[in-house]
Amino acid sequence: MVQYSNLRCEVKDSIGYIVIDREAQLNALNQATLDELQDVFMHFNADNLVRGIILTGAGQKAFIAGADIKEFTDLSVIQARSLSERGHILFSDLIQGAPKPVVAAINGYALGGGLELALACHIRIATESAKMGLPEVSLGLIPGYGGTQRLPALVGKGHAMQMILTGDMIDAQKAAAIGLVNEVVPQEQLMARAETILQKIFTRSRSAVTQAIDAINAAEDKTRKGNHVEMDAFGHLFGTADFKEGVAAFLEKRAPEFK
Ligand code: CO8
Repeated sequence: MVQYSNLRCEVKDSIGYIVIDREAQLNALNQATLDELQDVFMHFNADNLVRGIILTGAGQKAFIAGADIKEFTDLSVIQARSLSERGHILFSDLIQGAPKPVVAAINGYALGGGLELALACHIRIATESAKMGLPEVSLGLIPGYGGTQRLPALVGKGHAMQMILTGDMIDAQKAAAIGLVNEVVPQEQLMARAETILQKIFTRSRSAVTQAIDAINAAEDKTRKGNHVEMDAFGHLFGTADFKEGVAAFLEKRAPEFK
């Protein structure tokens, strides 16, 4: 496993773990961390031994407290635009577009770019004390890593407008109530719960899981026709060994053994 300066990564029991490791800065995303995230996602996405990914932050205080504001001071208009574009590509292509499930284990503050990173993940689990928000308007900015697009898709336009325009944080219970996180668990159960969800997914057909992620993503992608993506994937899966095994196992009243 490559050693990173801002991340701790390992592979165990088919799970690729990524811990953002800048605890003193509340795991704020500086450009070096974005570089390393890009590298590890490329690596994990291509590694057949990794069947799912868990992303979390070091310590118990923060998942990620946003983009590193200290790097903002010297950015020109053009540089800021290109940093935003770079984050969009990383979050869309490598994280949301990952061919395997990515779970955000939200262990504390998930703010600004940190919440946007969680929004790009496929599943979000939060601890009871986690707090989430998009406070960019308080800095004279707006979300720049997809927050204005992904938050309304997840929680509806009304809640997204209120969160983004007020910049207020919400607690984990409210986040669950509006669909921003799937589940809320005590801090000490966070990783175990994320692992249990992934291990359940690993019992399913790997190719079907990959196609399902792609079809669900296609619903939000205005360059693709989601219904057609689903129809094509559905047809394609009829030609796979996993489909034959899944149906045979059902008829023989046994658990499927997907290869
Ligand atoms: N960037 C850099 N450093 C940070 C950040 C951050 N986002 N958040 C916290 N830190 C640092 C603090 O500066 C502090 O460092 P130091 O000890 O050296 O002073 C350390 O982390 C601990 O933080 P606090 O002392 O502030 O801890 P508190 O418990 O008092 O407060 C908060 C915790 C409420 C989370 C507070 O730290 C805070 O409000 N942080 C900033 C949150 C924020 O505004 N995030 C949004 C940033 S903007 C963004 O993410 C835009 C994304 C799109 C980018 C597009 C590219 C151009």
